[in-house]
Amino acid sequence: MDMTDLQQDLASFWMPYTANRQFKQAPRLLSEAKGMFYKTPDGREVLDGCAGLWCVAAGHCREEIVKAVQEQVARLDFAPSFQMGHPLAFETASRLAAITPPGLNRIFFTNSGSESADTALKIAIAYHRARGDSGRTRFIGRERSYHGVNFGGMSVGGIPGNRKTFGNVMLPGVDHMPHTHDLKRNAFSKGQPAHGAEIADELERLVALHDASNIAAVIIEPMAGSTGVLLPPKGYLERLRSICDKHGILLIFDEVITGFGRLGGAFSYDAFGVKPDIMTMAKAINNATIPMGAVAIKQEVHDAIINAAPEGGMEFMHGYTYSAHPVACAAANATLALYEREQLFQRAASLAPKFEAAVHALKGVKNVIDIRNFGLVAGIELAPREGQAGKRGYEAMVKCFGKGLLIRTTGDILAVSPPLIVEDAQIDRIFSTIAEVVASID
Ligand code: PXG
Repeated sequence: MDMTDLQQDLASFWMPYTANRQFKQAPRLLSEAKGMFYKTPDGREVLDGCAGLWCVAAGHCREEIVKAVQEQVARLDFAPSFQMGHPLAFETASRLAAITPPGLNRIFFTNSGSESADTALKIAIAYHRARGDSGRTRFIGRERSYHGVNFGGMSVGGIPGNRKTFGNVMLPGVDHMPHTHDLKRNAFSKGQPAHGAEIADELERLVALHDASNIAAVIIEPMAGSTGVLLPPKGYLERLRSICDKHGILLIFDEVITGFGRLGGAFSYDAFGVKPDIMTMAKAINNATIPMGAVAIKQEVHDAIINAAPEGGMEFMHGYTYSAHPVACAAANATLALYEREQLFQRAASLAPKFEAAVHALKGVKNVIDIRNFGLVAGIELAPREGQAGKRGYEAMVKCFGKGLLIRTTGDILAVSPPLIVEDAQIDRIFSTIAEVVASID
């Protein structure tokens, strides 16, 4: 392929969440992967410090998963899940129900985190309606939250950049709680920060404003991932839970990032001990091998919807052509078996102290204004350059890539979330590379 062809190739692909013009002047390409490493087309190895996009929890191209996918695509490439079924789908749902928090044992399949968020919102509306409480249609989200890019998730999400262009066509009846990020009181906290449980009381204020009888659900990420690793202050989730209970409001946790070992347990419930009514997941559900998402629903919520419909009638008018796609299910079953066999969630928990010490060793490096961590996730916040917010973060990401390390950045916050198979020496390499890079940029 000559250069003209390559440029044409680069032009055709309108890249998602990417500065397209900037990228295409100096493309960063990944062409192979194995275990903890990517490889570039020119043969350079790149240590994966962010599990792809927080999703390749078991490491890349794991043989068991590759084989399961290869065999499945040759045996049953597709089967409809509308009024038909295939055995793997039921197996995947049961496997998931075995690791979700007790009681959240009904599973609806989607193909992404965005679809899971919109599905969860629709379930909340359908639940209240099924109970004869159809006035409950409002949603409460939170600032600095991310629930994907579809209209529902975007509306309850709290990212100004996403809302700027589409603000006038969002779901009506959505309000937002304040976020919990508080550098003044909590900078350089290890684990859950000490201050900020009272921020949950803002939910009481919104309930008083809108009246509980109009509110269907509250949706949050138990730990906000993509907006910069924002941990719930101690006591905060408990307070949200009790306010929701008091007012009959469903609590939805978006676990697209926090699920499958990232926090050192299967889901945030195992780390923080607070149980939602509905939970979304995607990404590491099948190690990101085939697009897949799911929603776990408390049985009472599920039963209320199912039992409200007449016998023989369809209970929930929702679903995707690829809900429970056989190949995605095969990948999920192999992945969930691998997580269990290698005890990867426990591995994340046992590596967490080492990971915490390694990231907090960056305290004192130029421009580092906060470090926060939990399980195998860390955020390193840099001071923004005067009038150029996000530039430092971007430069750090590009320089790390040049030094053979892949990390994610959001604005000036660097996010580290390696596959759960990461080794001690690789943890050291991740943070020594970041320290060197951050110290080298002005
Ligand atoms: N909810 C949460 C909490 C997410 O993190 C989504 C929903 C949407 O999932 P899909 O599969 O529709 O993309 C996400 C996605 C980053 C980054 O760099 C994070 C996500 C996606 C891409 C990049 O932090 N999260």
